[in-house]
Amino acid sequence: MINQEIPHYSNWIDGAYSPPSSSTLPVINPATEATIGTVDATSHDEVQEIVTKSWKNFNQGAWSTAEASERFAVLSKAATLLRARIPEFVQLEVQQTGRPIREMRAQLARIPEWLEYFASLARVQEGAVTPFKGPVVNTLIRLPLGVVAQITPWNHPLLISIKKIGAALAAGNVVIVKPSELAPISILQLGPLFKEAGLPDGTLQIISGYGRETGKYLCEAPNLSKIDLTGGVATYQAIASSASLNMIPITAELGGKAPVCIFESMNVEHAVKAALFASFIASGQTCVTGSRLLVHTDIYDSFVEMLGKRTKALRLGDPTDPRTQIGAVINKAAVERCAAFVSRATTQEGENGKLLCGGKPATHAGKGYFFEPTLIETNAESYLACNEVFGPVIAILRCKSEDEIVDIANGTNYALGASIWTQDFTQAHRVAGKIEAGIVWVNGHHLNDPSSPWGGFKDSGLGKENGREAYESYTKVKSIVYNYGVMPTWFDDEDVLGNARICIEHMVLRTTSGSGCNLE
Ligand code: TXE
Repeated sequence: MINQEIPHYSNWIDGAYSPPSSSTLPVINPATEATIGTVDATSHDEVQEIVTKSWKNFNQGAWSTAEASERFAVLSKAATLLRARIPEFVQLEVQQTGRPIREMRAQLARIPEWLEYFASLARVQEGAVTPFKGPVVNTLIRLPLGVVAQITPWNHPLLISIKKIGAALAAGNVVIVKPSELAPISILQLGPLFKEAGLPDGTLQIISGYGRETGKYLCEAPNLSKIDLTGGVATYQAIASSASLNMIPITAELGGKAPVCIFESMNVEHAVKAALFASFIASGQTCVTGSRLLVHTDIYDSFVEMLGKRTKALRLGDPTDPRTQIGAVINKAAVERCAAFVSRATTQEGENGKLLCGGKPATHAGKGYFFEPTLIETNAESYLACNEVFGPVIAILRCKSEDEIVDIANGTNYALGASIWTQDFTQAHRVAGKIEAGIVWVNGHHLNDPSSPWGGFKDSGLGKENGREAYESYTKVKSIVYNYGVMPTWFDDEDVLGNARICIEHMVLRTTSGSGCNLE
């Protein structure tokens, strides 16, 4: 049922908004608990129909065979259009996620760069000619994969969707995006923007719905060419078996338990600022949240004292107020999960966690899903130190040596981001080499650029976003081998017995005329 007072945001299919689905779902502002819109709960049959249409669009070739210069022009124009509309998108992101407006302004200001970067890659992409032996020219060209599915999350709705959309479109694919049901509205606004930029209708399809329904139906479609997921490990596990049966490759950007390794050479005030930045951006709801502060014992006490004071002073509240530093968490379940982590860390036998500050749910004007920024002193084996909270509940650990910091940093199942804070250059270099993580920052955290590959090891995922790696993961390589030597004579009796002397050398069969072939 469509409520006339609450706007409905329909799926964007084949260059237009579709009529609303028979079933819809609400999108809630987590800071106010108000419903800000409804979106379609796309059914199984609708998903199948959209996948079929998308293949038709791919095969028609309007985008998949477009010139590189055209892809460049369209994506560059989309970047320009997006840049002009950033203030409007900032408002939407703040409403959907409850994140502070100052964070969303900073993040969204850079998002057009992802489209510009991938536009540029599309324009400069060159094939290759291999040093193939013999009178042969072997060319390698990159082709788009086909129809790809992108399953995106709620914590950075636009940033993560644009990262994935940019790479996939630059490579010439047809893209079906299924944004998170918790924050889909900004993504649905991208349809008309790309159309205005000149993207052929039906090249970018945007569909809404719950992950366990619409997301599942989409990922189970047997003829997708790729699935690109940012989400939880459980979601990866839910989609992996059908994808593997259907031979669909997956890029997966999953969770993390990023260590913030703080060494004794650091000025304590700088170290505290570093920890606040690493830990509390997005209320700790990012895959690289600095959720374990591993602090050398020589500066531990003064660090903890100063960090506690600064954390208690953080301004939590109305995300639309530019002075707010800590916004909402995404929903009630997130508040409950944070509270459960605090309770387990501080009351369960063997955990021995000491609450230094925070630890409680909060509201703004009596409403909303907030959680106080929380610091808990704990040990490396504790549940809190090993498991992802995805909220502002941070573990602090006293470490006696560099070796201990490295051991603890590498001691969880996750390996996405890590930061090292030190004034000792040789230590920075040495420790960066030993940390197991897809991204290691030295004297930085959260630093991100379209050119810099982003993705984890171990349970943190497979493959990369950003950079050439992401672009190339949306392509397949076709090898064309042109023979300009003699025609095959292998089964020609006269040739074998008479004129040709065959010698087998390192698996290479070579005739006396010099033409070579490696039998495969
Ligand atoms: O993610 P979900 P949730 C991690 C983080 C967090 C956990 C759960 O650890 O605590 O995931 O968060 C879609 N088939 N990250 O529950 O459910 C869903 O609709 C297909 C890390 O919010 O994985 C949404 O579009 N799709 C992460 C997307 O998956 C399914 C950001 C992500 O939602 C599906 C978010 C299914 N069976 C969570 N089930 C990061 N790396 O930044 C869900 N989805």
